[in-house]
Amino acid sequence: RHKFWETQPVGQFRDLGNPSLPEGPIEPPTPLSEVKQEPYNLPGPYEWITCDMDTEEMCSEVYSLLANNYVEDDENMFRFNYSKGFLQWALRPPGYYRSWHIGVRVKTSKKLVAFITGVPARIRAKDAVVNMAEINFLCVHKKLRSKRLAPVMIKEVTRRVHLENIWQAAYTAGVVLPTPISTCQYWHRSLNPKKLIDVGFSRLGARMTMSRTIKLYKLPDSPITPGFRKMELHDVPAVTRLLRGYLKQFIVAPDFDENDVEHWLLPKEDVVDSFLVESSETHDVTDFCSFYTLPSTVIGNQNYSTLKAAYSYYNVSTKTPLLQLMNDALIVAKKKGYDVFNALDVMENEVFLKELKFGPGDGQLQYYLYNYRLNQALGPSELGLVLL
Ligand code: YNC
Ligand code: MG
Repeated sequence: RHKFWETQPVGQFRDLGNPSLPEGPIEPPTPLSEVKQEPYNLPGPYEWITCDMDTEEMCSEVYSLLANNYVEDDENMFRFNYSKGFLQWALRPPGYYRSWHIGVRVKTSKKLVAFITGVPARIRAKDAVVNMAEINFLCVHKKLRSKRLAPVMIKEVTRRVHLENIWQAAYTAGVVLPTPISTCQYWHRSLNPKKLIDVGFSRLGARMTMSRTIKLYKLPDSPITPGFRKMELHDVPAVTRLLRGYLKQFIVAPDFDENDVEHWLLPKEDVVDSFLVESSETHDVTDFCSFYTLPSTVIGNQNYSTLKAAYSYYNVSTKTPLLQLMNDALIVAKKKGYDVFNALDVMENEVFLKELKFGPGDGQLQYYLYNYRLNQALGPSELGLVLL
């Protein structure tokens, strides 16, 4: 069934529910001297490149490959359109390896036709904090699909991760592979319902008119919570403490330090937005919310070319109810011109999704670990991890 994945150190479907298998690494690390020193072979016309994401030229090439060939919805109406600024942010966190930004070119024309990336992350699974690679942006040009190029890309990134003495990875995909640690669902909250209906993202509900729909999704002009403000650089230590304390309750979650929080959560225009609630009495940071910006290209529409979407990232409530905090997140996202606010059913998100008028999306997002076994499938609310 899965000619490639059956050969890999991942939980196999036949092992599901077998409690005798130990949790943790599936295969032990091998000595670095035994890691293959040369890249895997590509079909003759192609060559490997390491992508220097510091340069504008390389960023533009990667941007174009993804903008034209990356993930689409099931009906091929929308395609992710990660911005160059987003890609630079996503691919250069603290301690990143340039060798994990891997491209494939046509030798003759130099055209970029495939891509895969890893970035380092410390991820806690139960009590163990494990150095992992987060694998993302696997993309093969539409004209080169179904030629078994993806397994070669995956083996090559694995080799380069091993060369840095890292033996585990985390990734998400829309497809079911051996074997998800959790199956999550996206929910969507309309901010600009008229546009969402015009582009076919959503439909007018039964017995609903356009004006009733617009009224249903209307939001106040500014956040409700006193002390709600944008996160700043000096907030990094307080936000790190708040977030570390919060993420402890989940079975799988990132182990963020201050450098990670500065990189992943300090606001970056049109990439990541973060807000917090500062107590007027104690000046403590009591609550935090964040979202990242990922527009989608609208594939065949006369009137609109892109949808501006915000994706819920990490949120922590200790004093402000999560419902109120996320309502304020919706308000600021609306104010900034987003058309839709998306959230997975991970962490405690279930408590606000229905109440704040999110609707369930079609299609699911599967979470995976490579070379790490957990003996139980996790419910979405046991997951404290959001990948980009
Ligand atoms: C996928 N998304 O099952 P079997 S998500 C992993 N992730 O293998 P071919 C995938 N594997 O079943 P195509 C996958 N999609 O025979 C397919 N596969 O064992 C498997 N789409 O390869 C598939 N981006 O080259 C099958 O397929 C084999 O030409 C078939 O290429 C696939 O970034 C793809 O959705 C996805 O660009 C590149 O369809 C192509 O179709 C495409 O014949 C649009 O491949 C964009 C898209 C995927 C987004 C993502 C996470 C990727 C994770 C990869 C796994 C990482 C493992 C950990 C490595 C580090 C380890 C350490 C230490
Ligand atoms: Mg292929």
